[in-house]
Amino acid sequence: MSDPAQRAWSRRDVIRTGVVGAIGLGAAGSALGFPALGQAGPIPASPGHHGMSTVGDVTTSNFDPSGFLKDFDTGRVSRLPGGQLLREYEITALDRDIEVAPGVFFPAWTYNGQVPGPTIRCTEGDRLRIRFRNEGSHPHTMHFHGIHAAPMDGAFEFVQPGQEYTYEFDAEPFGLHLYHCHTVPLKRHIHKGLYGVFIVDPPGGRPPANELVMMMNGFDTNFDGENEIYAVNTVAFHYQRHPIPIRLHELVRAYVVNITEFDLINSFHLHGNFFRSYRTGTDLERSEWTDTVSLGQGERSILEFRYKYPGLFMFHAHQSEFAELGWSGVFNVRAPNA
Ligand SMILES: [Cu+2]
Repeated sequence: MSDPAQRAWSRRDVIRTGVVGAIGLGAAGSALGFPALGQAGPIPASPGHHGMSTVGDVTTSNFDPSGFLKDFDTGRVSRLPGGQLLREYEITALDRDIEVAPGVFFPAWTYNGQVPGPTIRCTEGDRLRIRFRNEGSHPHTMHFHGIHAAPMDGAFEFVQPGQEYTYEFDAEPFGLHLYHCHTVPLKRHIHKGLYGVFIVDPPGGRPPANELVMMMNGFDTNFDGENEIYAVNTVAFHYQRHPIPIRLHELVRAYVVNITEFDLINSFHLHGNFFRSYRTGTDLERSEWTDTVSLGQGERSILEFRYKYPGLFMFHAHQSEFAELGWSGVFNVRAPNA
């Protein structure tokens, strides 16, 4: 299986012939209905019936990817004696089975029971205090990207099951960051689901926009060291079945982070449009005007765009294989009174 083409076929075959059996869940029938190559056909009126999608839907009672797009956790806010804003968070590591495609469950390790974990949002200069409890079955940490003291880095102080640790630091620099577990073996702890988006707004904020958080991730459902399912925000094809509504001409700001394990690179490609890319979001000057951004693991970019035409527009990984294995969604661009 060293030939990449053969490996790709074997991954698709696993899914087409029954991912459920392949991952040992024993439930009947595969939820993923992939077409043979070349059968995708024209863009349909209803994206839910696109050939490249799933049959059925996941249960969203525990985690709803549509809600997650706009779910920003700004913490419990107070003022320190010197006047600095304090944001306090409670984050708990929990083992939990999550549904990554209809009927396909993955035995995840989670922050607060969800993958990705809560999107932590603050403004540059705020003090963050994160009380981390480990109620999982393995040692874990929280490693934040950013500038902070060594004991707050979450790289060495492994928090054992039943134990807790408090991370406290001033949020800097502003930009689009992430946090994740930094316990070894690292790729196992990350790919099991211990990661989240960390947004530090510039003082004064960014211009008002329709803001969306998108974490590109993947799941190795049979633990063979490669992903069988790809997504933004965990659920394969979710935004194809549930297109993201946006208004014609409105400013859309997507916070795109790549945490995908096992693959060297992932990407975001937008249809019928171009976006301004602010790599890492640490500079207010755009770095690119393009329609595709490629990101290695841990890289991220803020993308800003407005739609000139109404209708359904796809967004997806430009790695076609990832797109066909779940990392594919649709924007539904509506005129103001439509
Ligand atoms: Cu861990």
